[in-house]
Amino acid sequence: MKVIWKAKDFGQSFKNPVLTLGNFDGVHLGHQRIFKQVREKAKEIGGDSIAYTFEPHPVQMLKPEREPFLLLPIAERLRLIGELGIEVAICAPFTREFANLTAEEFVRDILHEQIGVREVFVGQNTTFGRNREGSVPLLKEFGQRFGFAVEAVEAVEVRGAVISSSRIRKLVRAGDVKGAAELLGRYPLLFGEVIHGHGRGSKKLGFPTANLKTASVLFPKPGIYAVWTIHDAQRYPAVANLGWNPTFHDRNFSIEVHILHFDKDIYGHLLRVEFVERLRDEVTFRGPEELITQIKKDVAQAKKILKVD
Ligand code: ADP
Ligand code: RBF
Ligand code: MG
Repeated sequence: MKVIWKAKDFGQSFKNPVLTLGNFDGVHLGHQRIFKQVREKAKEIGGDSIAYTFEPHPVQMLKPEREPFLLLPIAERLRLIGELGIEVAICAPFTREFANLTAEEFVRDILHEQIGVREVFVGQNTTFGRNREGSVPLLKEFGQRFGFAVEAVEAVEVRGAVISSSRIRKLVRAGDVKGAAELLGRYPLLFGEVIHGHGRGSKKLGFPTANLKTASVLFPKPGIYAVWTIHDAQRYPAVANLGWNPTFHDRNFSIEVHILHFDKDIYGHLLRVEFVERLRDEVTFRGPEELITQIKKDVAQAKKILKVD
């Protein structure tokens, strides 16, 4: 997938562009349905499939003091969109100036004049333009005026309710990563670089943990999880601990992954962690011995969940 980091002036023209528009945080099953329709229509009319998205997320730009809430950093969002077969991602820098475009200016100047869009697929609750004034009915009006088709894609429902990024965020915050995975069509994940901790995992406990430095995104509720870890394009079963290591009176929050049947120095490497199921809360033990006994139980439980030996 080609990524264009510009709001306009793309320096290229597109062929029969079929486009979708949105933040796509999480790239969940609802988004996936939209991308599929974009891909199919583009194929049908011999056009380019395009996802138009924004970075930073509009809420981050408008309320920078808000705590991290995104499910995915932009690079992961784009990677997943690319995996779904979209050919071009336009990633517009979401600036004050951009936020001030009216719905009409955005559609006329960018979608119509700059891209020459032929067909737009959007979710039913999509908004765009200054103060989120643009809606699906308004987009349809513009479509008639500027000569492009608009398709409102039906939302995907799971367990009797529509899937949305905010519904998934709630589940992840509550530690219900299994529930979140149902709506995402994949496991919730974190991505980061392996950094140094106190070196205690291997020396004191016999359970080395790769400590991660991640982008500022929403973390699952602190606790112990069964996870899959992807390192160097290989998947490994693992257990993760998100918390403060209260047994050792650490002050800092850490994200740590003990990979099963693995013994390599991977400091500085990148890891992707897929959260499969939450096992328990972090506990303050009386000492390392008790913690080791519990970690052994966690590992046994994770093996059952991940169906590995
Ligand atoms: P630190 O406090 O720096 O995280 P640890 O004692 O927890 O130190 O050891 C973690 C390091 O050991 C990892 O960063 C990695 O390089 C290495 N390592 C070796 N085997 C494993 C394993 N099975 N799981 C995780 N990390 C491992
Ligand atoms: N630390 C705690 O203080 N309490 C816990 O309940 C706890 N559970 C853990 C479970 C697993 C599976 C792993 C890998 C680690 C856990 N830790 C816990 C973190 C441990 O204290 C930490 O990995 C070491 O201190 C090294 O940083
Ligand atoms: Mg560690």
